[in-house]
Amino acid sequence: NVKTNENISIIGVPMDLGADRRGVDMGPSAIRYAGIVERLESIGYKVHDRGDLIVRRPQVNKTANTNLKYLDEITRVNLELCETVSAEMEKGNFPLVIGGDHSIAIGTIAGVLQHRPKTGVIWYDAHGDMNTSETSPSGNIHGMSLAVSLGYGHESLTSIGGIHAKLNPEKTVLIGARALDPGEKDFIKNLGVKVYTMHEIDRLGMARVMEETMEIVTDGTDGVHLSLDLDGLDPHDCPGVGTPVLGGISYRESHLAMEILAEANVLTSAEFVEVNPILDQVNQTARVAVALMGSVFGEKLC
Ligand code: HAR
Ligand code: MN
Ligand code: MN
Ligand code: MN
Repeated sequence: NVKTNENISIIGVPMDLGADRRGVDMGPSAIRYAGIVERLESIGYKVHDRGDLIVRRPQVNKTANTNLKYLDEITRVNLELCETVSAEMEKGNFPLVIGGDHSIAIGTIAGVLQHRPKTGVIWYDAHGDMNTSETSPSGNIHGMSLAVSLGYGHESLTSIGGIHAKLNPEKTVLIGARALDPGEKDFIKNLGVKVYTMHEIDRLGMARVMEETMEIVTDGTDGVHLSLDLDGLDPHDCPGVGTPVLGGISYRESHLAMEILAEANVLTSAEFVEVNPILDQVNQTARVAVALMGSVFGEKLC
């Protein structure tokens, strides 16, 4: 198996402000405890663990003139994450970001787009994360990060990485969606984002879903980013997430998805988010995250 990149840089972002709920800030520790470094090294990579970014803990969630919770600190961290990811790619390293709530995709993707401006994205998630301040039912920024990366939302967030560093909706694919807000459904249709809900996964099977996805995200792009929210999987397999939704993607289907992605050998960046150790069962969700990383980075069963 030819690897496009032998150097992986792990960047931890202990952020929970975007979820407005404690716990996912411990995600990076839990994923390290589950053996991420050893797992990737055993496949043959050189792993550079860059440690965690510093995230402050403001006790007041209000920024003036907005319903977005913790906007100031989330903006600051994502600016730093954008620069950190960009610096790793500059050195030729593969950025692997571990969270943390899904608001950190804003900084990861902004950094990636500095080097690969036509990146295609696989957004593996129960949710769409396609809200704006107008449509958000909660004010939680982790439900807005994909919209921001597409160029829609609060200017403090959409300006990260520069207004031109934005994703192409036609090269963005949602997999596992089953909890979309009304505003998100409209937005997805209007923008032409491809969605494989649980219905399509049941109907077509994960193999076909991934084959079609690979076609979309590789054709005319200069990179592929995986943004994997562990709540995309079923809560039975991943109980340690902040916003579990019944009827999700199974552990086996997820491995298959990662293996198909690995076989295509096109992945240029990735993030694994929303692991919440407080709600977990003996770190199972972090262990699933590391197992899926094994598959997506080309680990072979035999
Ligand atoms: N759509 C809801 C909102 O905007 C819930 C978003 C939830 N959570 C996530 N994102 N974990 O994937 O508040
Ligand atoms: Mn998400
Ligand atoms: Mn989610
Ligand atoms: Mn099961």
